[in-house]
Amino acid sequence: MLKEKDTIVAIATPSGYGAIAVIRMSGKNSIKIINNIFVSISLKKKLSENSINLGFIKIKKKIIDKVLILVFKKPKSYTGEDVVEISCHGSMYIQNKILSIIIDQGARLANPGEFTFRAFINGKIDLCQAESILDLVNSETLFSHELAINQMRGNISNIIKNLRKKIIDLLSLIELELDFSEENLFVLNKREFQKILDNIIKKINDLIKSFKIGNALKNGILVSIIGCTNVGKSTLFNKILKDERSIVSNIAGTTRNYIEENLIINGIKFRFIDTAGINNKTKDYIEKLGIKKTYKNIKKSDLILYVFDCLNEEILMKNLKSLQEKYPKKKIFILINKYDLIKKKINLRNYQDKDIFHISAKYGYGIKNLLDEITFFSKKITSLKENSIIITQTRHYENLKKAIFYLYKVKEDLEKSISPEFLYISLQTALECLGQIIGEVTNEDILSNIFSKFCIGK
Ligand SMILES: Nc1nc2c(ncn2[C@@H]2O[C@H](COP(=O)(O)OP(=O)(O)OP(=O)(O)O)[C@@H](O)[C@H]2O)c(=O)[nH]1
Ligand SMILES: [Mg+2]
Repeated sequence: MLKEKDTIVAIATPSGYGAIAVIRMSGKNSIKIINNIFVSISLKKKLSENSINLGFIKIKKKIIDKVLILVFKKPKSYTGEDVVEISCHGSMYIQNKILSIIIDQGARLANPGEFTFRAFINGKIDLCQAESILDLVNSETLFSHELAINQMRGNISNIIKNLRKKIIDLLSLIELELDFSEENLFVLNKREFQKILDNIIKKINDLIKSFKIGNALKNGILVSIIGCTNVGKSTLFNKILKDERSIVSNIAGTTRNYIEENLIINGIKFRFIDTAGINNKTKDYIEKLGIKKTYKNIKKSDLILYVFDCLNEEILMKNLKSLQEKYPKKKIFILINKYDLIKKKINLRNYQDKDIFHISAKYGYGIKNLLDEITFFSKKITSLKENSIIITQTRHYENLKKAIFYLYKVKEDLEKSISPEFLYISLQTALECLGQIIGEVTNEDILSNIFSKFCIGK
């Protein structure tokens, strides 16, 4: 990946037939290569810098296609190198032919993400922005798109750069202290030091907290449908998805393994899971494994839809209580299913009416209201103050967690008046963790891990 001297080429559009396709080239020979194989319609000998040109790709006097060529002269290009983009017709033959002609001219096929990698190496974007480009390409919803755009515009990079600046200020304060007083540590500026440190810790804690929201918005809000066997979980799952995705039958224990499907409602991505019915008495080995997975899913979920098919208050309360003891912080919606048969409503002690839904999964009664409330709940957990910065990458989250660990250590050591050299080392480690987020501190493993997730041509 680090062989930057090569000129690279790739098809940037998805493989297959389309109206047009884009082939992209970057590197010092890009313009020379295109001049060898392109004949402008105006018969201009050489392509000018930063121009759009109509003409033909020609090899040995044979015309391959009529194309549009965009020429970007370095450093004003995506990669910071000379870049040429060829918009050709979308035939697979044409795309591959042009690609092979360019390779014959001395370019090589790009690695996944190599264009963006070059943009990073050439200082056009930082690492955080590079990751946002991948998110942008993959964004499926209004919110995931918004998060990616904000990250691409440098919102996260700026806040990280700011925090790094403040840590550097603290390091300078320690250096000053070391220069002037060897014994009476922080006589002059301990208060100021603490104030800056607390401010950094607060900001990092806010970012760490935002990850839960960011993750939910980017990857989907996880909603598990749980309950005893035969209560109608799979029927509900199918109704929500408007698809016969899960097998429904009146045999208890029909769903063995959980099934997950995505659904976008009002621009928010949800991941609904149909689980194996909870049956503590089962002796069936496979069913037991399925139930184990149900509990695992409950643990991960943002919202639980707990389905019942009876009005027996004792059973309901017993089951709800046992779930809440296991997962005290989980949000639970109580679903009384088969309302078409039950035809009576219930109030439950200790449970708000707004969390109880009387539905008929089979006939669709109450489903719209349920989905509205699920959306309302998801908006609440993802609601943000305007302009708040949200972390969406696990890599950023992990580095922030590491950074805060060392900053708390600095706080502790400061209170114990431990030698400033130790504070200095912890601060530097925290600084390094933040540097890794934007790529100011990095290594080849991190880079290849990030860029290998890109497609070829990006
Ligand atoms: N009358 C009525 N029957 C329903 C309703 N919802 C589900 N059923 C029936 O209840 C039976 C069980 O439905 P499933 O959706 O397979 O139940 P489940 O909870 O997924 O069951 P397991 O996978 O075994 O845990 C089927 O015969 C469904 O047709 C409903 O709203 N009304
Ligand atoms: Mg089922």
